[in-house]
Amino acid sequence: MRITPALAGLLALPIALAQLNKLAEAAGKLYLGSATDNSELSNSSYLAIISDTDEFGEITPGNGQKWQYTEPSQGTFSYTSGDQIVDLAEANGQLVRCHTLVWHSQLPSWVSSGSWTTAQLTSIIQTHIANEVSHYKGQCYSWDVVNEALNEDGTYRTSVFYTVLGTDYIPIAFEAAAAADPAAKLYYNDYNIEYSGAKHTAAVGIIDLIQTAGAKIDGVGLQAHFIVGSSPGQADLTNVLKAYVAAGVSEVAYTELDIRFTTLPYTAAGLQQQASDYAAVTKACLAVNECVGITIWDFTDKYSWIPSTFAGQGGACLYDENFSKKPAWTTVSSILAAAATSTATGGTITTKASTTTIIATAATTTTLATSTRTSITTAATPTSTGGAHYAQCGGIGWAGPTTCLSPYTCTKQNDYYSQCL
Ligand code: 9MR
Repeated sequence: MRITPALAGLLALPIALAQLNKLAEAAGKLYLGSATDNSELSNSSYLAIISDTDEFGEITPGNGQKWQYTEPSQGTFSYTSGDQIVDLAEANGQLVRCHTLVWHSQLPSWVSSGSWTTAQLTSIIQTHIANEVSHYKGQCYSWDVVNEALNEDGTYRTSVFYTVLGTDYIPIAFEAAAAADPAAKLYYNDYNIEYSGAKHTAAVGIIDLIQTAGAKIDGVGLQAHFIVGSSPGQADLTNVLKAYVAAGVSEVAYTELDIRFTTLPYTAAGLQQQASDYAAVTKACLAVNECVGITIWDFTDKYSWIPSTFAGQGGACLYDENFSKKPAWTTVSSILAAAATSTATGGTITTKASTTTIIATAATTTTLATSTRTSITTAATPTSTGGAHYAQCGGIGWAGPTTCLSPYTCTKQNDYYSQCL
């Protein structure tokens, strides 16, 4: 068995203590990440969690790289907001999914309200992309080159880009991005393309459109803004991921995952349904090798975009407004841990120093209240160590340490989760 650095690191830890990104890496993914935004970084508790590379290996700037901010008037470029987040990721050692270059929304009116010829708008797109992608050259793991070009019925969305250039604006944008940073992975990114239907079929068509024009597309980003209880099932999610790969991209990713409640406050049963909905997405990504990672659209309900867009809705993230992990966090981490340990158990691994046999008891799976939720029980960790700040210290299915390092106290958040706070 081949031991990756991530897996080797994980094996040195009790698995139950490992966090989301560490587990995702050990399960063979590139990252588990979160969106963030500039104003949130002044909250020190928030900053500590988003900067923890065991928890998040990737960051997406939620706003700062959008056209509205980066080229607010023609030829005037500003990267202050985007830089703050990219610099943070770099200091932390995290990947960045750069977001986003050509989008009908958050587009300054000098672009959207202009009367352009095809040559003028082509040049405006090329100039914008050349400038922004060059500014971030070498710092972006990927770029969402074109965002949300489709309507729900699979037709193209009306925008200044489509009105003036038809579908040509899409390959024009991909070509410009590839020229400015050949190493960045170039994505088409959209919502409601995660499950089968007209919009998914049209997104497959976009891959073909770009490739037929002779441009490069590396990936499809599936935003995954879902609703608790009506999220797509795992089989459909998996088949759709595979369909994009079959259509010719080398990778896919869930790029903006959140699963919201349409009525608040949420109930304990609602949290279990949410956990099960998050489980389907996690398992779909694990089932497809080309799915490189999952990004949640901010990790805490405190800073989620949802309440300001959908009045009365929310509760969509893995952490609640007080930075406590919800049952969905436990479920996602358990599924990732199961995937990580299933690679590690029962085999013999060769390290530089010695040959070690992995003991299968490290990965006992315990079935919880419903069959779709599983939790990993690891070999008990010596309680003398205790949990660090924010570590899990109890909850149904938990077999790790139940004490916390000083000065933290094991605090019950819900039946499924206690945390060192
Ligand atoms: O999270 C972003 C929020 O702060 C902005 O107000 C909003 C404006 O449209 O955009 C949000 O992010 C969007 C992302 O860029 C593209 N997909 C949908 C996201 C949620 O609206």
